Amino acid sequence: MKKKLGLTSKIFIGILLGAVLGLILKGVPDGTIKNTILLDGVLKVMGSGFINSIKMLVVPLVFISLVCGSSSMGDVKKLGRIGIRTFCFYLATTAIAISLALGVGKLINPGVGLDMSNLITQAPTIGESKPLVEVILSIIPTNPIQSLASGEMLQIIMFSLLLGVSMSVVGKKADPLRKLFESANEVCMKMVSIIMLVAPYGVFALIANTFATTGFDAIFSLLKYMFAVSLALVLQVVIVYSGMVKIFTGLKLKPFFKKFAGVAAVTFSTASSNAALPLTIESMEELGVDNSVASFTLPLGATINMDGTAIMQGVACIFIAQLYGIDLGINSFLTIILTATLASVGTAGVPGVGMITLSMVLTSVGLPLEGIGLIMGVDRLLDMARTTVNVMGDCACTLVVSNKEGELDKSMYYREFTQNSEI
Ligand code: DAS
Repeated sequence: MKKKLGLTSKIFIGILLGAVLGLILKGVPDGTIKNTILLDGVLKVMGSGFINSIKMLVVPLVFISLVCGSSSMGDVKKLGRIGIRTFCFYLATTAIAISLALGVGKLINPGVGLDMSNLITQAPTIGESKPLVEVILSIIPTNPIQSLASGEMLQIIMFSLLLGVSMSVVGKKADPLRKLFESANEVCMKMVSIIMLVAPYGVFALIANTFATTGFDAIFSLLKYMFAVSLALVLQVVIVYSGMVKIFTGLKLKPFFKKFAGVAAVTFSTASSNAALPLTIESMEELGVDNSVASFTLPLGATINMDGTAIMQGVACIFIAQLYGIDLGINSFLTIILTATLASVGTAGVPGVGMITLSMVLTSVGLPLEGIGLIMGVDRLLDMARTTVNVMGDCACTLVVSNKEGELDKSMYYREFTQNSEI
């Protein structure tokens, strides 16, 4: 029985064929076939059609998944200290992650040297640098329906979070509404996987178009982009998570990283935080975290804590702005940090969803979505790595919160460690 090719393999085949076609077209003189029929015809319809399909999902996905994420904290009154402390830790590590990513992106400048400004279909709407007061006031929607209709992402995020937290505070009486949003979220995730089915064809067309225009330069820029994301992910683990565990618990790091290796095998292979959740909870309990903490903080983290995804989004914004020769000001950086941090609250732990919310972050600072086409090709590889960092962030926060709550059995934490050192 012929084994069906998985989506990842099909996307990689789409990249390769797209690159080959693009490099061939690069060498062909301009003419009707190359330009009118292919680049501005078939390939444009396939590529822009795929980008538009992603755009189509942004507003419903962000609204519904953010309401679900923020209303899934359970009854805020019951949650008390642990919930608030966990939520703050998660938001803090995500904000640090995106800031780290922007810094690494500015250091490496992955998009410099490759000019794709001629590929933009609509002029970027980078807002002129509004005073910070204006930016903050513009986050509050005066008409949420209008914000949804016009895709005002920061206003949608603000309204969704308020609605979700209000549902948490109301508690049981909000159950019918919560159930409605939960089923709508399931349907939304299915829409994402349906759109992803055409990803191989969309990526093929977008890569072909890019390589036909830029040639080998695109490959070098892509490699720089991947290096920048990987470097930021490593720094998040080595500096932020290791530092956090050391400073807030005083524990040795070896038992934590040794235990996490098993979880990493699942997050790498599935590129899904949700798929790894059962093993993540089991592993943290084996490290001495009490079930009452792990069973709350880890599912919440798989829903609202996406440090690795925020890192990809930060580097991607820098990369795409540089590709199109767009200069991001301080206001744009602050908007990216705010949007990517809040967007991570609504990013469910399934493969590829980070690209959907990336289109929301790009939209919030008026960057062209065409840039997604170039990075979509290598996204699956990066998704495996960033999902691993997403889950590691959940585990590091869980260790810190359980230790603060006195719910961490340190003898269990070191048990395997001491057993091995006695042998
Ligand atoms: N793959 C997602 C996860 O499971 C994150 C992403 O798509 O960025 O965490």
